[in-house]
Amino acid sequence: MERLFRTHNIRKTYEADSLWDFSAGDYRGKITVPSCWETIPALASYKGKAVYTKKMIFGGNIRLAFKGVSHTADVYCDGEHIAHHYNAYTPFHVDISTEYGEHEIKIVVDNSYSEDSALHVENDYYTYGGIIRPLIIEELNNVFIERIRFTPLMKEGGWSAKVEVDVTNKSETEESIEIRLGIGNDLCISENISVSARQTTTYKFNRVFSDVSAYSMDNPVLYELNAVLYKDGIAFDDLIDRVGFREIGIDGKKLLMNGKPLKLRGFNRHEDFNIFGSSIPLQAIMRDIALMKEAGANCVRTSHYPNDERFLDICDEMGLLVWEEAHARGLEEERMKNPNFESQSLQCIDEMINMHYNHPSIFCWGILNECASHTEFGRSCYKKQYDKIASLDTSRPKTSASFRMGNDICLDLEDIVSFNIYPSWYHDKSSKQTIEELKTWIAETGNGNKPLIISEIGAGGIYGFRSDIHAKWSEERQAQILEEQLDAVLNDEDVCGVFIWQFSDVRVDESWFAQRPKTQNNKGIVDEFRRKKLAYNTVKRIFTAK
Ligand code: ADA
Repeated sequence: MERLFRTHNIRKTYEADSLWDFSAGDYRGKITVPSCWETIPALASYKGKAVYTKKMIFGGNIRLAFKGVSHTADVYCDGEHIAHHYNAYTPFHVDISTEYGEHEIKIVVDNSYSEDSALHVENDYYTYGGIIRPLIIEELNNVFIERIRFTPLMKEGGWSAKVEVDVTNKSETEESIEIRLGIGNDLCISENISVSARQTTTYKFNRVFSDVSAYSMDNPVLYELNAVLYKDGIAFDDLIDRVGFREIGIDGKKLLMNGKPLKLRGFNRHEDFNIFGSSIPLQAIMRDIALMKEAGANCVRTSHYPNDERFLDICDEMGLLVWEEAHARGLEEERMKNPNFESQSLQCIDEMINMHYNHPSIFCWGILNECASHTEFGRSCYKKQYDKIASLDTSRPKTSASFRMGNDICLDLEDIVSFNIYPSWYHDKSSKQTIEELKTWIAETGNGNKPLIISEIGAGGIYGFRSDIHAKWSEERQAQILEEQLDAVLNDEDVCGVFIWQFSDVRVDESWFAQRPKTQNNKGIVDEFRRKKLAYNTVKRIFTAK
């Protein structure tokens, strides 16, 4: 399923989710789309290239909309190379104009690490391989809606919104058409527009919405915003997206939603579910969210990359706020100097924000988790990425999770200051003292009057390892450390949010084995099968206490 609601009533779309012909190394067989090839036993640790092929019947203007291919895709139609895309976690599309008939689509997918890949590197999580998210085939007219951006604005207790619609005209002539915008059945805007030939044009509308309910965590009211194109009174293309009326703001150290201070309690979550890898079925995504909500969470951080849209759709519906993060984890300056780093990072931000702009659950954009924020070169990269975000969205704050207390030189660039701390796990200092020292140092840098989020706290615990002496890696020790960390963080009025590292155990690259028993990051409060550890109940008790 592509999304949790219909995105088109007029445009014809269908999903290419079926068995595809598949080969990888010596392996020949079939594979499901979407999935990770690690679900095939013989390929459980395969790194390299794989070839997907399928014959399909289509013609006219066709768009192949890929929601995620891990990590590099080369797309061919009838043997001709038509697209190249890098990054597992962002969507892209390929347009084909062709005669009606049978065509062969071939996709060469690569998940290996090399100089060509600046962001997917050996890491404390695993880069799986495959067409990991849905692939949608759309039939397009010459003129069609590319995207809608909806920006709600709160004014004297009421709501207005800026709506921007990108319309593409692929034909050789200027086209005069009518555009109608509606919320549900209510028509809000109707205008005649002319769309220049061979161009995408953005149409902007401002409107007051007098009879709508605000979106909040307790009452996550969503509206379907539809844009429809008409020619001579006949509807020929449409796009529907879901929106909510809410505004994120900052007042000194306070993070606000609709003018009210937020106190965030949540989890960091990787897209990883044991045998499914990073291609998690919808019902399992839903169950993760249900487990987080049951534990009392009101937010989640998509560490360390943009997530599946269906995950964001569920968060929208359930009122779970999201820190969505562009892709990067733990890249030192040398890696940030990879010639592909800048373009691959900026493209990831561009694709993330363009596709996910309308999700009301997303309250901030994050970048560059634990990268080189302590060097001048690193700072120039942070600056470029923050500038890129600002060029695409000024309605949400920006942040980055740092672990460089004492030498981070990028705090002035961000709207929210965020730190990853692991007191009582990676060092023996108490959580209270660690936070006090952190706050003092942040104040010394001149950034003490910004909201502060503890973006990671946590400890390792191996499911089923019980210990009377609360040995390191035992469930008891993990629960005990989390209790101490949460007590300090949640009782500190200067901290407006905390994200536990992490929701579930995840596979890591083998080079990390020394500190990672089972070749997993074991700091999940549920294991890789979502079995609850002791820590789950500890967190639930604390998060749900009044
Ligand atoms: C970091 C990092 C996480 C994870 C964590 C840990 O803070 O952001 O990705 O590696 O440490 O488990 O040590």
